[in-house]
Amino acid sequence: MAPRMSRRRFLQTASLAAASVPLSKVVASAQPTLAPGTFAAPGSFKDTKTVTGGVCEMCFWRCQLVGKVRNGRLVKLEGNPKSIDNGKALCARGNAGIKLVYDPDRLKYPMKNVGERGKPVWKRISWDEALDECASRLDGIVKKYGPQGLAVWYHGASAHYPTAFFKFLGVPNMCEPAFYQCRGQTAIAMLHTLGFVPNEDVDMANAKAMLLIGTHIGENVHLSHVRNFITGIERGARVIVVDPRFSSAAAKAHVWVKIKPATDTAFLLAVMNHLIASGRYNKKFVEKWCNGFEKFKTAIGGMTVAKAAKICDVPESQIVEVADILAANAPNVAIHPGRHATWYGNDFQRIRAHACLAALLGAYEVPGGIQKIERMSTGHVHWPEREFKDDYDPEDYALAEMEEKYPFRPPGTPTDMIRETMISGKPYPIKGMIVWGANPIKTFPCQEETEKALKNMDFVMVTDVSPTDITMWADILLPEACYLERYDHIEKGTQWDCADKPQQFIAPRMPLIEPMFERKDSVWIINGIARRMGFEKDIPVKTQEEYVDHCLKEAGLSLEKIRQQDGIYIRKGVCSYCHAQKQHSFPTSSGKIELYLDDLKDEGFSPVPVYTRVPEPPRGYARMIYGRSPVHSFNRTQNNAWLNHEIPENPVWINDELAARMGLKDGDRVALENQDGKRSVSTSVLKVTPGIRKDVIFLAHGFGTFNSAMTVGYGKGIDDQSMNTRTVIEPETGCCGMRVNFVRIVKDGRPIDIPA
Ligand SMILES: Nc1nc2c(c(=O)[nH]1)N[C@H]1C(S)=C(S)[C@@H](COP(=O)(O)OP(=O)(O)OC[C@H]3O[C@@H](n4cnc5c(=O)[nH]c(N)nc54)[C@H](O)[C@@H]3O)O[C@H]1N2
Ligand SMILES: Nc1nc2c(c(=O)[nH]1)N[C@H]1C(S)=C(S)[C@@H](COP(=O)(O)OP(=O)(O)OC[C@H]3O[C@@H](n4cnc5c(=O)[nH]c(N)nc54)[C@H](O)[C@@H]3O)O[C@H]1N2
Ligand code: SF4
Ligand SMILES: [Mo]
Repeated sequence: MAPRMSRRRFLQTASLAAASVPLSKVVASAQPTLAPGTFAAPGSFKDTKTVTGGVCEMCFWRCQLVGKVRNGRLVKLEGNPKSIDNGKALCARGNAGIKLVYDPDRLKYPMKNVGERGKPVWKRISWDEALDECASRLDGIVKKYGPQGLAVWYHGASAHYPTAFFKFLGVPNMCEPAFYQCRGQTAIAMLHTLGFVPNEDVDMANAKAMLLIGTHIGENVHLSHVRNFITGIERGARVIVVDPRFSSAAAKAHVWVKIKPATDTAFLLAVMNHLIASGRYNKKFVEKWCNGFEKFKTAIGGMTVAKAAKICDVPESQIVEVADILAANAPNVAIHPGRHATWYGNDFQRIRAHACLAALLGAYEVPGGIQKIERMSTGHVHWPEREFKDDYDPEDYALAEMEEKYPFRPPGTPTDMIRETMISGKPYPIKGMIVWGANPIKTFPCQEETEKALKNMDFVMVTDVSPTDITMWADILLPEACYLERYDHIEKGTQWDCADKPQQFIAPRMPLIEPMFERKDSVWIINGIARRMGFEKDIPVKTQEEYVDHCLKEAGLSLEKIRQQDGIYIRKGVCSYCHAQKQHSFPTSSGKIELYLDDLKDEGFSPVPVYTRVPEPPRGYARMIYGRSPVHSFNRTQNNAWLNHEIPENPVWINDELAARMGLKDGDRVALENQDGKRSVSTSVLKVTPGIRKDVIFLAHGFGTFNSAMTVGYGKGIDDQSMNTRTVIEPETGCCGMRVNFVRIVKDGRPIDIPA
């Protein structure tokens, strides 16, 4: 297939790919039986009351919503019409929040595991018993091993208060999977290069050209972000998508670069080299705002278009074409910074290359470019400063500090270091694990290690809303009120350009309904534990409502004020473009964009982005890559009846020519086996398509639930994480590379080698 596609060819491929999506088949083959009334006609909502102030947490984009409530029961969710972010819209997952609230499998009561960790036998207990046990077990560990004997894995808005409490207790090691397995190194690479973290603040709506590396917008659904992408396309932007797979974004692209996985840095270096060599970079911007151009130019000089074409397995002409499109549309080009970056363990350098390319094009704080945004911020609730016994200082026990590892690590302790210490007891024992809103079984590579670590604990406390895989490993399992039933402290975003009137907004989360059963919010739970541990007088707030109100006060706001404004406070913001016309500011050590970063050199790393090779698949295997399913968020939505109905399992993508040679057909039921002989527990359906390279197998993340308590999602599809028995820890950041495993296909119990 010609990588550079004519319009006609593109449409042909698109429809080919679409035809090869056996979605109807997949859905039909595995459609669950739905409880009567699941899709009952909604009828009229005239008799419902609209409650405002909701904020979605079916993913972390946090769209603002309202709920229609009838007799205290939520019957429909909609975008908050006042929102300048998502407006009246919600995505499929946002809409299906209703099915999370009323999921009969949801956690309802505190539970004690009277069986084994990993093979639980649950006994319902009272909150008093649960909190007594948590407090005494945590206290016991602190007394015996010191506060460093505890560690926390957490994620989500409701984890702020608990993590603040564990910090107060002196716990040095806490890790957010959303950093070490997600965007930690995107943030940190940008911070070191630009002096700020742009997140996904890239102005696609006003771009004349966009470059997406991996970033599969459309399957990766962050609502207003998808909308910006679509608006950009509607306004005529040229779209370049670099992906080994014909992603939904590639289906909208003018140029699909079907790159060999793990070679993106070489591609970016060649594009930059070509732009410099042909004099088509923004000399004025580079002179004024970039540090180390000459050294950068020399260092990347060796990565010629011809060399990169070989490494990346793409035609030379396509690399030149990409450079041409970017140069012709500069500076109004959206070089997407990416989000999920933990790919190969050499990703810090790749993300720096994104930032450097945008710099050569002058694509900062201009229409289409990466924006630097002043967000409206509110306060925090602090637990008091504490004097610890025997001059204990948590900093001295932070694992990464002690071992002087990972100088460019994101905040927190690398997941992997915590897990290793839980297993080895070195440099000191960690004996208690608190998991709050994270699912380490599905989220971290090397499941066996995570399980070994959890088995080695004296105590494991898990707070969750659903019985996902991690809950099987709890001693005490606490049911939290979900995002539609509680308050949360949330800061939200901004609109940045003059045309759309720059605005800032704050939308704290407010409950739409009362929690059912014995579900409680995080302030209630943590205060109950704190009180029992003897910290009654230190408790900073009594309720979650008070907590949010306290934070808002620092911004001159209150919940009352927000309620009067239909759940969203909006004020005039600063236009990023106008601001930049006066003066850019890149608060790095040189005050400029660090094309050449001395700090990296000082630590023994390459000061300019560099391409490093990763091991190739062994004979008979292909690299396993993964991404998002558009209607699921990781594992957390797998039990959602509506979402499961739409996409019940994750098709395994394989190249059509390969499949023919292997005797495989679209729709075949298959399992996977990896390079270490590990076979997937469950199976999925094969998707045979020309829209994927021959050296990769793709599947969406989060499927293949192990916990039978998730009666809808149990055993549906294949768990990609179970195939990740290897990881590469990035030396700069400590983040986990996860696309470093290889698989072959198993059909009818028989492994079939993938032809070279
Ligand atoms: N193999 C592989 N690994 C990956 C990824 C991948 O694509 N492939 N993606 C990575 C990325 S990008 C990320 S961000 C991480 C995400 O990693 P996690 O944050 O661990 O993922 P979630 O599935 O969101 O799991 C969160 C857990 O929180 C629970 N939960 C949901 N709402 C609440 C709540 O209100 N309160 C509490 N207490 N619990 C709640 C869910 O039921 C679930 O058990 O995973 C990373 N790991
Ligand atoms: N529906 C839905 N949307 C979500 C989420 C969700 O759970 N569900 N999660 C959100 C979160 S937390 C995150 S971090 C984002 C993640 O979403 P992204 O940041 O877009 O994730 P990526 O890993 O960059 O992109 C996955 C794509 O990379 C391609 N790919 C794999 N290997 C390579 C390679 O070596 N080179 C290149 N160029 N491409 C490669 C895959 O084929 C796939 O199309 O999604 C967010 N949006
Ligand atoms: S993108 Fe969808 S799931 Fe994510 S917050 Fe918005 S509506 Fe909710
Ligand atoms: Mo993520």
